[in-house]
Amino acid sequence: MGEIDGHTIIARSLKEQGVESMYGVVGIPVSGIAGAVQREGIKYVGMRHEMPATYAAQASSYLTGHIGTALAVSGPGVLNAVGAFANAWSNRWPMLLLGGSYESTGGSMGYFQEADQLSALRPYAKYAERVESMERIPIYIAEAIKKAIHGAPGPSYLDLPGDFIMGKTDEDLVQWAAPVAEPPRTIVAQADAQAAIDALKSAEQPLIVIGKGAAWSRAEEEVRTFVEKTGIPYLAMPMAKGVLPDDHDQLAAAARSFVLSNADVVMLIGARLNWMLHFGLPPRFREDVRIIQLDKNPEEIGVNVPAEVALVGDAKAVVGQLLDILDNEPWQFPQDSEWLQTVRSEARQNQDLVDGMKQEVTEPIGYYRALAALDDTLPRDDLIIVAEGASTMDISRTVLNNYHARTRLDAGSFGSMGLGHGFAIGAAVSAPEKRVLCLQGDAAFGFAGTECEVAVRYKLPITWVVFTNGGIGGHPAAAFEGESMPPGGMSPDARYDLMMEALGGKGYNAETYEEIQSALKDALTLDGPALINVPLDPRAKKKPQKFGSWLTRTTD
Ligand SMILES: Cc1ncc(C[n+]2csc(CCOP(=O)(O)OP(=O)(O)O)c2C)c(N)n1
Ligand SMILES: [Mg+2]
Repeated sequence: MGEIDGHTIIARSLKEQGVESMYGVVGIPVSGIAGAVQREGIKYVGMRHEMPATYAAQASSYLTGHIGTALAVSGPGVLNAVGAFANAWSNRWPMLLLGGSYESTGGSMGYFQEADQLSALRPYAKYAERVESMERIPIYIAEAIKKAIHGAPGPSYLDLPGDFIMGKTDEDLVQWAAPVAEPPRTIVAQADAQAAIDALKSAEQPLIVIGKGAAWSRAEEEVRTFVEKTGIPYLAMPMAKGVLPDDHDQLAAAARSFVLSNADVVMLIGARLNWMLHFGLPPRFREDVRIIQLDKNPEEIGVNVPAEVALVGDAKAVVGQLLDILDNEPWQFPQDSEWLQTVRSEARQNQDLVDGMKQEVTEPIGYYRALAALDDTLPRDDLIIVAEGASTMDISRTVLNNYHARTRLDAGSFGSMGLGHGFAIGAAVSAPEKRVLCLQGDAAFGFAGTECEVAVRYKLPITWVVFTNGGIGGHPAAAFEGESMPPGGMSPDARYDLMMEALGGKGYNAETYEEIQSALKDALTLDGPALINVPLDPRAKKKPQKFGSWLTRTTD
């Protein structure tokens, strides 16, 4: 049949596995891969740094359900991707990182960009291998993708020696691989499903907690029906916001501390008892709390608190099973119970407090009012919100509403700053019918601000909003005048909108509620990206929390 080169083998294998997009930074020895994937009809997005490229790939996996891929050159390129790769591990999101590497016979010779890339990625990888023959590249790609999407999802890495990427071989010798099967939607034993329903029926103060595992499983319809049929109040973890619309009357977000510390039975649907849920431990949870845990990963069961009922399976399929039981024996938690009345009144009090803060007119503007200007203007549909920063992200979880599943991406369990740009670009490329809002604190924006040029180049309709409050946690201009510079301080007068203009996008500087609204309305009509710089009160803080520690970061 003739000869075939390594990049073409790689590109055809990716195409065969259903890959739709790749984000990367090219150079020796991977440039040919980018060209070859374009020839196979895969969208290649040239990024400015491997960290955002890796974030874009994982956001694309989460949003589309197909594996997203990233490309990095050997040595520093792959090592630049490590933190973002670990974020996919922490989030249980699949992706595939392809790294160029020193030649197959070049180890320990002091080769160009020679580095032990496998050791750097292995702790966070579902699968990380160095390809040992050109002809078997398709097998490695299929294995890497299978490991990434099956079981508990996570990132995979392939180390590709330069001579395999750039070399040629006889096409007849290539061992092509069949497409990896979709992961099965596993169900649980009927007795376990019944035990879950019985445990809920025995509860006096039940609570449902929805995690992004439910969103990943596309379980929104089943989960909504289940919540409504059972009449139990629920909380959504940050990236599960929108699985049910945030204006749902069973949402207990405004009474978060109250419901967590008083619930006697908590049903977790694709949510983990990690720091974001205070480990399920006192004082944030009851000592005697009973846990019903639905997770596709058996290794997640019982982490920090033993599960009374373990449902190991796919959220969509298993909640479907629970609904079948409820169809046969209809039951609803008593709607006139004291529990529901107290949850509602706690929520109302908290909501009134937040509503009051949204109205507070200060100069410069504070977080709550600035976020209210965004929330009051954003469309309900066809929108993805990316948010990061410390207070910027935390408060946005309370004030910005999501109405559809998989419409909020934020720093999540790994707390990674610098992921917003990659997430926004991955979202805009993967969901071209949607607008993307990328809300960032000024410190968070600085990690990868040059990626705005990528959005300009590909005409991506992303609206950046940067809350400029003098850096990490905010510092007034006066703080920069003394002897020592605040360690977390960053110029409060920086004009990130002008930076966007210099890169070819549209910039706005908006200081009031009205100016933010009008800039956002305008930005949402553009074909390409825009950036609204919002000089924010450097002393503005979050509303006082019941439990005053960093663990309260998931809002009251
Ligand atoms: C990769 C990484 N580096 C550093 C940090 C520490 N950190 C936490 S929040 C934050 C930035 C917060 O400032 P900003 O984005 O301006 O948001 P603000 O609180 O001022 O609204 C940083 C640097 C981190 N979480 N991740
Ligand atoms: Mg800041």
